[in-house]
Amino acid sequence: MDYTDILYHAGGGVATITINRPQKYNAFRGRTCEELIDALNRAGWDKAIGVVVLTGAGDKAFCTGGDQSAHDGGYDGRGTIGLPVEELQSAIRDIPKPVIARVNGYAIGGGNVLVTCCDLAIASETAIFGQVGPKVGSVDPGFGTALLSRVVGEKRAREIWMLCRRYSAQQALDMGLVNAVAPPAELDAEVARWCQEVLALSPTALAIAKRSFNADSESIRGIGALGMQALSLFYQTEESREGVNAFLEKRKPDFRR
Ligand code: 2NE
Repeated sequence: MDYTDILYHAGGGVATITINRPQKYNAFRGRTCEELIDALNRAGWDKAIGVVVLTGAGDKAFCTGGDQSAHDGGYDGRGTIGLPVEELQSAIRDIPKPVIARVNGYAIGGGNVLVTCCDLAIASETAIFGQVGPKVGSVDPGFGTALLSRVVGEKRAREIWMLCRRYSAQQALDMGLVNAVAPPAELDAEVARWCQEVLALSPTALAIAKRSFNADSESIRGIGALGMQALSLFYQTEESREGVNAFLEKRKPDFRR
């Protein structure tokens, strides 16, 4: 598959997958999701690769979720909502290698969900985390909600979704959403150190460990599938469209109308 929206680099046992849409703060459209799914499987089943790093291009954003400029009562690609986002999240979980999120800036909306799904996450001190769905007429009702509550705790996860606040890298570390925080200039070195530690370990033992963690939260995949079906109906409503339009028009949404 030729990539236009992502970059793929493999070397020294590490595959680095970079969402390369910095002008959109690395938001994903349908094509981006397809390429990410392809790249994750390419890395995941390559015997020369022991660990996968997922990141975003530039220093502004890791990923800001669905590309709102490609949203018109649904996104521009395949799947229930026009984005195979639940397949993307599953690909992160299903490949038998640890996936490390290198969070170099905003991890917002679906971007925060990608961080949630990754096995490990290392953030720049400048990274900012949060969910925005209820601000923009959307929600990621599966791994985005239920897995998040396993990661950060139920009350904190509900706060993240029900207030749509932004959180610093230090706050993300304190709540267990990321494993480590590094100054921006040291982020790559820190990620490389974690990769080397992973590469020194038994790949089969790591694969079994990863799958056993996944097995325990696998029912959430079904909740997500159900939720996406509801989301596709919600996207047809005036309430949802108000959220998308308000973001694109750079104004506050008015959901009370
Ligand atoms: C990331 C954030 C908080 C940044 O805010 P700010 O004020 O620093 O910058 P600004 O002006 O909002 O964004 C900078 C540029 O990036 C674009 C903006 O439109 C803007 O472009 P220009 O005006 O300079 O041309 N941009 C940022 N995020 C974008 C996006 N997601 N799609 C398209 N363009 C984007 C702020 O921008 C923000 O909150 N962004 C996230 C917006 C959002 O609604 N994300 C989707 C949530 S729903 C979702 O992800 C999802 C899912 O997880 C599962 C299923 C379905 C959907």
